[in-house]
Amino acid sequence: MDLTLWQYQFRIIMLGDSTVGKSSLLKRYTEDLFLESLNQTVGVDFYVHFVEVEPEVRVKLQFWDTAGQERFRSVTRSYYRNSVGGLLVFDITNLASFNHIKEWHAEVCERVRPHRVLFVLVGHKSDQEAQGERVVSREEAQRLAAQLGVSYVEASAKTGHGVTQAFELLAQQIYQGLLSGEIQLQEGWDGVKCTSPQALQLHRDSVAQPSPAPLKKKCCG
Ligand SMILES: Nc1nc2c(ncn2[C@@H]2O[C@H](COP(=O)(O)OP(=O)(O)OP(=O)(O)O)[C@@H](O)[C@H]2O)c(=O)[nH]1
Ligand SMILES: [Mg+2]
Repeated sequence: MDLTLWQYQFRIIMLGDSTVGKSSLLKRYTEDLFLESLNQTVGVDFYVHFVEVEPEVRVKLQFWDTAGQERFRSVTRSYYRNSVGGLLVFDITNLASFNHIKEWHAEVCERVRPHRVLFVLVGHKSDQEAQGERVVSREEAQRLAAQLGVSYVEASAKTGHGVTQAFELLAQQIYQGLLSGEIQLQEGWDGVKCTSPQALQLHRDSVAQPSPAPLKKKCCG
């Protein structure tokens, strides 16, 4: 498979407080690496990964890894509008990072209107549960996810648990949104790029067509 060929490009933004592990999640997903001491992100970093959302349909995922620190907020805000997806990340051992998720979500939603960003909520550093460090229960996180109308995944960049699932769940949701027409390609918006808009339209039409009524079996008496 030639990974440089792709039919779609999705721009995805990483959101959440400083130190929740946004850069570590991306390092694990794109390079299968975990570093105990990673520099704090300054402004915004950039990562790329390719994924097949269905056989023969390749997507280039382009990630904006934003700095969680407040002093970079004006830089990171400028990336919201051209994102189609967002990973909302908190640390299961850090209650404040969980409490801030609603603010991250509201801030992005307000700024991208009339566009929409699709989100997945990630409870990160799940490896810490074994050390008795968890302070946000899975149930609380699932309740918040339901309130926000998003999916919830627990993950650990350290062990790799749940990492691919989190990113690829989001990629699938964006792809399904495109096929259903919930996400529209628009001039001057770079959240999604498509190398063949005609192929997308054909796919949408075939999804929209009601399937023919099943043939009735003839009774052969
Ligand atoms: N136990 C554990 N520690 C982790 C995990 N992921 C990241 N860390 C640690 O958490 C710290 C912060 O990780 P980063 O990935 O830099 O966090 P960030 O969200 O990108 O932070 P900013 O760039 O400041 O916004 C680092 O010391 C990591 O080693 C994990 O899955 N488990
Ligand atoms: Mg970072």
